[in-house]
Amino acid sequence: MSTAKPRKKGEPVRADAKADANASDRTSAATNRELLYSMLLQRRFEERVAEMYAIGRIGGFCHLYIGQEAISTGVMSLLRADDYIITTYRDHGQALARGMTPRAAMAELFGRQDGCAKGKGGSMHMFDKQLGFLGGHGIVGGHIPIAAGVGFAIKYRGGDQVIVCFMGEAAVNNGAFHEALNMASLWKLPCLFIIENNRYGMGTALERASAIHDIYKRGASYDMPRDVVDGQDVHAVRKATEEAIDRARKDGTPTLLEIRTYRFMGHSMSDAVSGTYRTKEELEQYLKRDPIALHRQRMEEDGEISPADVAAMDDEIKKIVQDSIDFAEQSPELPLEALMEDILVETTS
Ligand SMILES: Cc1ncc(C[n+]2csc(CCOP(=O)(O)OP(=O)(O)O)c2C)c(N)n1
Ligand SMILES: [Mg+2]
Repeated sequence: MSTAKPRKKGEPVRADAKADANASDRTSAATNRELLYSMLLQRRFEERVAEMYAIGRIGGFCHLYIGQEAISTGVMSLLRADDYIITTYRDHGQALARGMTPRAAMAELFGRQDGCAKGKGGSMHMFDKQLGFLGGHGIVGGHIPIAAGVGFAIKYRGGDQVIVCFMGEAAVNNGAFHEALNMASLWKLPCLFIIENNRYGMGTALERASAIHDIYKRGASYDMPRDVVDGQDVHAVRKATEEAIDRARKDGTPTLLEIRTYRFMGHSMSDAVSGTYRTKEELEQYLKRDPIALHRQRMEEDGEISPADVAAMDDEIKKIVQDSIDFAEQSPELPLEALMEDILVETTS
């Protein structure tokens, strides 16, 4: 039986768990371990974020991703280092899955200068150019046309990268969604539009806001390949993502994926977990399909990991997360003079 892989403190979680090509159907034990590690890191990181928020170490808005980790992990595990990602304010898990260090992410949350955006962005604006991680955007739907723009830039330069654009299901009733998907299809831009359908936009259920409940069907309006995916199953996410990436790299065909999931926490740190717009019973039903527990259970059944292995991995991750908190605590705030820096990029052409 294999043991948890030792990692250095603060080492980024490996983004490209590609031990095997076309891995979605026959994922190796090594890859499964990477997937478990990535999901567990996000979970433990955010549990501590909630704690740090409650004691006032983290300010501003803060939206947790707990329950949706199979999506970030599944998608990122198939991306290349030169691909791009753009997302919403629910971005901590995706940043970690892409390989941002817990230290850089936690320091950003604390508003400190060692954060990925020097503490100027905070929870909703994780950003890292080196990782191709283009934010962290707070305006619902506002980043979707930017994704189409990145897709256009890739095509214009003759590259074969892809841009993955994550959004919530509430974004699809915004005009920006329609405009961007139409252009992406018309111009054959290598975009992968991923709707993380967690059923609610703040306190509003999808059924109360959208005329179409099977959101993936909207892809038909743009003649775009489309699919609906179980977002609690990391392998299902990988399979659909792999097909979409292949299409995008081959000839720039964009794809719309509706990945069905559920957020286990409130909309943000100031929202009740249940009892207002959704019932405790509903939440309990969904908790039974925790993506981490499902993946772990399958690995245990297949003899790929033992409970002791998982415990060792968990301990190691908890230490790494604690280290990120210690690091963020001692990282200084930016001096006031730095406030006006990083606002305009000087270009030569
Ligand atoms: C254009 C715009 N309208 C309203 C808001 C307020 N708002 C913030 S999050 C949110 C809900 C979005 O839900 P969804 O897209 O499903 O993403 P989720 O929070 O579920 O991940 C709303 C309405 C906003 N940020 N931007
Ligand atoms: Mg939602």
